[in-house]
Amino acid sequence: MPTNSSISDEMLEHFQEDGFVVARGLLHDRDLQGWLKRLEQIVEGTVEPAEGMLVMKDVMVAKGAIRTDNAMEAIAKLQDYEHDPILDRYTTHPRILDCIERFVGHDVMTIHTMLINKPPNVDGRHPLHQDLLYFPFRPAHRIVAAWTALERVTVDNGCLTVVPGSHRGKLREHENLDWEYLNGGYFGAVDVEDELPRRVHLEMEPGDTAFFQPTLLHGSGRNRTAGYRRAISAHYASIDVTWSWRTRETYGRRYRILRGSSAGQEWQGDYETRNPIDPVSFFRAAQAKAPPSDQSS
Ligand SMILES: O=C(O)CCC(=O)C(=O)O
Repeated sequence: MPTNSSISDEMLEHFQEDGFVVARGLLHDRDLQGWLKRLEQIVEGTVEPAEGMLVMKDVMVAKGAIRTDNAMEAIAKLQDYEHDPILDRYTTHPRILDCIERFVGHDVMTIHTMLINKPPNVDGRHPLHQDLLYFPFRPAHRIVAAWTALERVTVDNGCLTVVPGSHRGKLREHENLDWEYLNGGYFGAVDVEDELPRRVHLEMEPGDTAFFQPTLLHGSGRNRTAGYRRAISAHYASIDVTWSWRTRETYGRRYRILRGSSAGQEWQGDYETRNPIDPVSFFRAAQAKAPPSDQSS
């Protein structure tokens, strides 16, 4: 194992059994403060969003359901921060990468980045879902998420919720749930009622980092406090994955190799040609139905 990895054999076993593990105190406060400050600069407009970055408004604000007092209260997410030199220090952080190597091996690339802001007063829930829905790469067990609390996360402010062991299932159908204020991009897995009693809430201190598999059912609840709940996250994969979607459109995203003998290069891997996946087949068409149960909190 990498000499500095904070993932013990016991933690690795937990990750394989339950689909997730939390490394306590992995990152230092000075790193977290730097990323929070950068978020503030972008949201307040003193720094331009980097190329390719989407500064996503909360859906309640976008729909005019609430008025906000300051810019930070209106923002739900910075999506794709990889061209921001400060935020991207998270993606390439040696303490994160040392852990990632434990899960997927030495040849590591990054496939997705985001910073999630959960302001007070908005709904802000993420329904239970599997991240694999969003990724063209297979097999799933060669992909892993890192999610670091930038401040204390609790049940009250909408911490991550996971269903231990759910990663062993296949990619489920998802749909755009008919919650009144759900961001259009946050799809929920269907037929998860049986899983709800098994949910576990991951309360974390600043710098604690959850690592989880892309087939793990997870989501997060509403922030019921007066403060913010912010977290920074990146997804990684081994470079031996195959691009399995029928479409090869990357929308400008680069897959940078960060560790291993090809570090510094971009991924030029294999494409599935015999039986490519149609990603749309994992979406159930929206349909009129009874109000759904609250999946996430
Ligand atoms: O940070 C959150 O509230 C949820 C994040 C999430 O669902 C994800 O990382 O896929």
